[in-house]
Amino acid sequence: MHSGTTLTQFIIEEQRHIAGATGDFTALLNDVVTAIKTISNAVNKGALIGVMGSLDTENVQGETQKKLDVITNDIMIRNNEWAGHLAGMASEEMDNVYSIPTKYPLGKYLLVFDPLDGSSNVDINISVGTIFSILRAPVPNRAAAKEDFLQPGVKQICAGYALYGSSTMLVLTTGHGVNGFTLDRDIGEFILTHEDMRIPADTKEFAINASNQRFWEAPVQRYVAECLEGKTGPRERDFNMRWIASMVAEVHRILTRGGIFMYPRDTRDPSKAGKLRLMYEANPMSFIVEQAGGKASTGYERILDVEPTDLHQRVPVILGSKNEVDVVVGYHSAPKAE
Ligand code: AFP
Repeated sequence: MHSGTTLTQFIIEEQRHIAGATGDFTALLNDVVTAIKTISNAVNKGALIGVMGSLDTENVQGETQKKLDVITNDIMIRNNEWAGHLAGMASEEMDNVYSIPTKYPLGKYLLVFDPLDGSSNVDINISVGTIFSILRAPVPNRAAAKEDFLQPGVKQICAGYALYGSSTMLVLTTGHGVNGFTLDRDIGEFILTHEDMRIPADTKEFAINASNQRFWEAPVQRYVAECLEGKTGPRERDFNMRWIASMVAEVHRILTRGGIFMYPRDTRDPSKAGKLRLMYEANPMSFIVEQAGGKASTGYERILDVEPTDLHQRVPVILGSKNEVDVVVGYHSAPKAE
């Protein structure tokens, strides 16, 4: 690709090589990108346009909604409901599937998203992001039911995230590697700046919320303890640690310089298999990480193979540099010490 390639041009050129492509997917992605530019603007203006702070409402996870959670959810819906590419949408911020209003045509894709991931960081001006995943509707042009969305991550045809950081970036895969684009605000276009992003196989940097340590299972306890032992421990090297509490920012760091990110299964609440959501956090991020040469596992199985049973189901997440994820996964299958 030449320098200055726009995201639109990149997608059109990529789709040109796909037999039977009608341009429908390209047009859908274009609408997603418009929504992301609008969200970037709202996040960037912040307090100037009165969008900071919380509401009195909770989402389906029982988490207090930020004003921006609701505003950004609305931006995603309004930009993607009208053009006839979708059979339905699902989001972290909505209990049920969003049905396309009957005044609009239906299409052959499903869009799943977390409109503002890491939103508890928004009031303190730390990076947040949007995560999205595109699936094929099992029956095109028919209003999608919840069951239509419950497809394992391997079925995704596209996944991406936008990172609203010191610059706004969009990182994307359609199953042919991972590419990153930076928003040039002067011309309002995403420009290809990070071609074929690859995650280094080895790392000395781990990310985990250590305040949950007492709830972790034995394999994660062992892994983190060995990292902390550093050069004189079994890993024979010193590790560094990061925790931003914004998954998009953590995954972006890992795509840029390697690392491992863990939100593992813990014993806090046995009814919840972790904190992160499968459909709109773990699956899209795992697709991106695998396409960049990394790995993503629950500790017990590949995340992309998990059969979803609910739109909002949670899943343990261990992802990043291949060799490091292999170490943690290996500890999950190692025989338990007596
Ligand atoms: P919020 O969107 O509620 O801020 O949650 C962010 C998130 O889902 C993910 O982006 C972070 O990695 C993780 O939760 C942070 O969780 P802790 O607050 O438990 O560290």
